[in-house]
Amino acid sequence: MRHIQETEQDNRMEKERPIYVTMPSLAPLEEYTELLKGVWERGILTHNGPLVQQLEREICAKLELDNFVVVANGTIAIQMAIRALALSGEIITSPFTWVATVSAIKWEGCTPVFCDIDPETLNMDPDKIEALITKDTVAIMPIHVFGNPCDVEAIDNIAKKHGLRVIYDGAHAIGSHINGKSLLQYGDITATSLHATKLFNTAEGGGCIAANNELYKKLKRIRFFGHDDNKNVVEDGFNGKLTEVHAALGLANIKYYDEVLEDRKRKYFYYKERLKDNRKISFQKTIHGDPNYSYFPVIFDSEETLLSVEKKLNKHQIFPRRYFYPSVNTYTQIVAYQPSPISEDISKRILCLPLYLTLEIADIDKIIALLNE
Ligand code: T4K
Repeated sequence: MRHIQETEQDNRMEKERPIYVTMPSLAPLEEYTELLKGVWERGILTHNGPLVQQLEREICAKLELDNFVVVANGTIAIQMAIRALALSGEIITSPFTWVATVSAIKWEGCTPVFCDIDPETLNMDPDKIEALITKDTVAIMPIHVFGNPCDVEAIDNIAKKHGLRVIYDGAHAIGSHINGKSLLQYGDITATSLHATKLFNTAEGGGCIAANNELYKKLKRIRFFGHDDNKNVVEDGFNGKLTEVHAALGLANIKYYDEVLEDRKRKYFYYKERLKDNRKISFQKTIHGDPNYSYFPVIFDSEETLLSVEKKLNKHQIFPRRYFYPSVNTYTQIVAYQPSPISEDISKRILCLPLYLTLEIADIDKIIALLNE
């Protein structure tokens, strides 16, 4: 992976460089360009080319999945999941998410209904789901927030009891596990993201993981204009394809997947150990399964504390991010307001600190010192 250069001049430049919430994990450029040579030779740039197919096989092998339909981005992955399940009606989701969860629901003609979160796990609170079910409810769409596994068993039981479908927004969930298997294998479909800011990336990209072969095949047809193998239009599909150029980046990066995962975990606990006695800070709690530690969120005692810490870090060229602020149920430009007091409160007090492969321990020490001041 791209490690920091060691010349004196480069060191000086690194010190002056701003520290962002994240930076993409990138394989050495030569390994990427080597794969691009094949793309140039074949002249196949897209349409389920050999690298897209290879990437799908390698992701399945690495994550121990039965299937993975690579798509153009995580938002389209959610839309394709809704379309594959032919959903029309209300979808219960969480307001503590990136706006894409909700825009995908809306773009597929469904209505988002917000279920408030558990203040500790930051995931949808299963105890609050049933009260929101109406005759129009068709599905539940929980988010594994920051890769922290949802209570998949409780959600599955509620869905079965009421005849609902489950789509997980697993945009953050690559590398997380529960009951000894990948978290991506739960629900009817899980939609994930391979965006530049994610633990494993193809610059832009995403994927759908289906619970059965029928859904898997349907997702592949939807991704490609609804074509079957003979190019007959047999489905109401659209264009969800990933290019060979992006797949090449994924294939170069996947070789370093274990290194990235291990690095995140090590740095997550490095931060946590040194911040645990700070009485103004608390952490997201894991109750179910094993997270991937892809983000390092801290929850402050008040928004005032958050704003003063953010200001102080910014002064030192350190740029954490307020994921997720504001709570999506308050985006009245796109949704009718439905109160979700816990999500609204946490949204105001949560900050994701820098966490990525090339982030140096010395930078983390600096951030910790500023927070503990
Ligand atoms: N569901 C959930 C729960 C999600 O979190 C997301 C996306 C989705 C669905 C939809 O998946 P996609 O359709 O995006 O695949 C980012 C990402 O755009 C977005 O993928 C992600 N979640 C969301 C949480 O965060 P920003 O607004 O943070 O991007 P930006 O440009 O401010 O980048 C943050 C930092 O990362 C920069 O300060 C520098 C660094 N960076 C960023 C980019 C794009 C780089 O170093 N290189 C880069 O190329 O959105």
